[in-house]
Amino acid sequence: MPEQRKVVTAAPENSETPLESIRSWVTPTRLFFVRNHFPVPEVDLDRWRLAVEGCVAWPRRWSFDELTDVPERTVFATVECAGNGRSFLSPHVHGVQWGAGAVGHAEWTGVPLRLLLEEAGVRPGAVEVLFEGTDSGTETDHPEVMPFARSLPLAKALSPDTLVVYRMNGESLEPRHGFPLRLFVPGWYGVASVKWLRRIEVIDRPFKGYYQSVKYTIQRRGSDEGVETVIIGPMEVKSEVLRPRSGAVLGVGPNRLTGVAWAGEEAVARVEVSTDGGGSWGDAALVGPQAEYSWTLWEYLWEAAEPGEYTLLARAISASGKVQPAGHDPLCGGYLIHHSRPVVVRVEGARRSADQPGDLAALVYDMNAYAEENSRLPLDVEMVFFGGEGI
Ligand SMILES: Nc1nc2c(c(=O)[nH]1)N[C@H]1C(S)=C(S)[C@@H](COP(=O)(O)O)O[C@H]1N2
Ligand SMILES: [Mo]
Repeated sequence: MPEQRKVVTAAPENSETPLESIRSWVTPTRLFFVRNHFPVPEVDLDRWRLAVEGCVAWPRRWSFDELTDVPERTVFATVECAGNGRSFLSPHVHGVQWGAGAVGHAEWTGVPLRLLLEEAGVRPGAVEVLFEGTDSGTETDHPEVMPFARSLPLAKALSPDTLVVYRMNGESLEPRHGFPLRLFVPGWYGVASVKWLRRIEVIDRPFKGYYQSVKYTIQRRGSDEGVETVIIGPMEVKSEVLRPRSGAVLGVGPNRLTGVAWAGEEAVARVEVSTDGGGSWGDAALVGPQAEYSWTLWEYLWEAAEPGEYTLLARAISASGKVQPAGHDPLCGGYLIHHSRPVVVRVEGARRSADQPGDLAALVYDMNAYAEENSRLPLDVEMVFFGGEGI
């Protein structure tokens, strides 16, 4: 059976990527996680318009064809749902019970939002830009029907990399990912990237909508003793072990650990691996591009000397030196779950350690093939060899 998304809730669809099926830098759209609060809206492209209005000199409604005539821009970026990993929390936290797979890396193509805002002429006094989706519905603590809506501070809205996207991985957006148009905010948790975008409003005061005042906020320790409520924005530094999986039985000898790591708006500088539950750490090799917004692949060759049970950990460090934490910050509640999660494996003396050939080679091959096919990013990736043994 071909690999499929793991369904967490069926209606509306919330589904994740089975992490063990990640074999390429870019996540295939078929496997890319889906986070929907309401049913997928139906869109008639002929009648569909995108409104740009509010605190602007020249409000306007764009047709899809008009938008695709504007010079396009492409950004490779990782996006994670702010609730990813919630099912691992103890005590249990209410909300969609994500495993580890509400994260993916894709190629996003569209119009820089900045161009649309420049066309509209942002007036003095503007502080935020509000984005409204075509989908709507209710929540248990919000019985009135509301559209899905979020805002961005003006500075992030004007970043040349913040896009109004119509293609994902080179193809027209799938309905579940926001057809015909979605916002894409590189480096930020997925909630910022409003799908089925139909209205952009420049506003002169902070937006206080449900999805950034009731949901998708965290508590942070302020400068004094107190805590303040913060709207979820940039993604935190995080890594995942892709292989081996928890519960795997390995052999004595060389074993290959592979994974991914990302750091929101920053690039990943380093990934460290521990095979003794955090007692000691060694550097993993980073493979492929280390760029802002994008996850990087990593691998670590572990010489397992003795049979026994081992606790493997990975931790990522961002370009500015932010370190992935060992535990979850309870002030974040059910969001920003980015601590290192132990992978427990057994090493048996009788088993000869499999070399897992081709694992990383396949990842690297996919990356280069993808780049060549799309002739966009030069992904000259150097293969990494350990102690004379090839992959
Ligand atoms: N209109 C709309 N936009 C939305 C959502 C939604 O439910 N409705 N979910 C948000 C959340 S919480 C996430 S994590 C991302 C998920 O994007 P994806 O489903 O394309 O992976 O979309 C965001 N944009
Ligand atoms: Mo999300």
